[in-house]
Amino acid sequence: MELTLVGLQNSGKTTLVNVIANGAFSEDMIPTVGFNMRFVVDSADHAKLPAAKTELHGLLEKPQLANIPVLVLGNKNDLPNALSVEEVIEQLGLKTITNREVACYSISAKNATNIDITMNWLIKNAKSGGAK
Ligand SMILES: Nc1nc2c(ncn2[C@@H]2O[C@H](COP(=O)(O)OP(=O)(O)OP(=O)(O)O)[C@@H](O)[C@H]2O)c(=O)[nH]1
Ligand SMILES: [Mg+2]
Repeated sequence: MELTLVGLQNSGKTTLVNVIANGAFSEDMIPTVGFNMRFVVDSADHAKLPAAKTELHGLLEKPQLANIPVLVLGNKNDLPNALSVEEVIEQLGLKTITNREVACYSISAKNATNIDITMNWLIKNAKSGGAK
């Protein structure tokens, strides 16, 4: 299975990968420099959502990514100002994506909230062979 995790700086990508891989949350994260192919949105960082929307829709226009299923994760739902999953769907314009499988979950890598449904989505979409 090929999986690409993309997201703006500080959204919690490395944290999520660490939590899934070894169940460990660490407060002291070093920003990842350069490329580390392994979408995460900081759902508590309202100011960055328009940038996340632009980047996401730009990616989905790439012919190489045609039909590839997309799972959008609104991370940091443990923070008091985090957007709800409905608000993330609205602010990222996810309802306008109609040419592929799209799902959106509100998660917390820190508290391991909704990591189970995230894993289930990944397994389901791997089994079906991804793009159809
Ligand atoms: N409250 C809270 N903080 C989180 C969560 N996930 C990550 N963080 C924190 O957010 C900060 C950034 O996390 P990283 O995993 O380094 O984010 P990243 O997306 O890999 O960042 P770059 O590598 O710079 O692009 C760190 O201080 C994490 O501890 C979460 O679910 N809840
Ligand atoms: Mg990182």
